[in-house]
Amino acid sequence: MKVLSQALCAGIFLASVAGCAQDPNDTLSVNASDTAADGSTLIIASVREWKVVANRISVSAGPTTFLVSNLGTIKHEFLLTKTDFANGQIPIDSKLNKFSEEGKGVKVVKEISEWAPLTTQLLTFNLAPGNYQLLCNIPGHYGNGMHTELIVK
Ligand SMILES: [Cu+2]
Repeated sequence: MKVLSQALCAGIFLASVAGCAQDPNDTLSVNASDTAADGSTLIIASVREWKVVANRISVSAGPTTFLVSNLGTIKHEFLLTKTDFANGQIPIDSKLNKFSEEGKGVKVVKEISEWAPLTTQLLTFNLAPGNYQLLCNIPGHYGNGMHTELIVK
């Protein structure tokens, strides 16, 4: 229950940030500990048109909790994707207007399916070392900038 209440508080905080944010390049500065109540590494992230923001760019391998708020005005998804392609450089299939999730050099290891604006989701995963991108692959969204990188050491 402690994790959940943390999540709700942070979600409310993020939503309030969204309500008053004026700088399009705003970054999340959240007064939260680096670990969730269960001891997993905590990453606080958000998705919106057209970006994905996370409060950490590298973490140690192991159990990790992503607390992800949709701060946009439409539904988004959150894909934890293991890839050595540079951030934003996974090749787009022009017919699909998104990249192929079964494509070479790309592995979606965990995801939060599309969810509503101004709500928060939790995802936990035992991260293996490697290069990842946190992204949204709804048609058009990745190409419009909805990605950020995460290095797991
Ligand atoms: Cu999206």
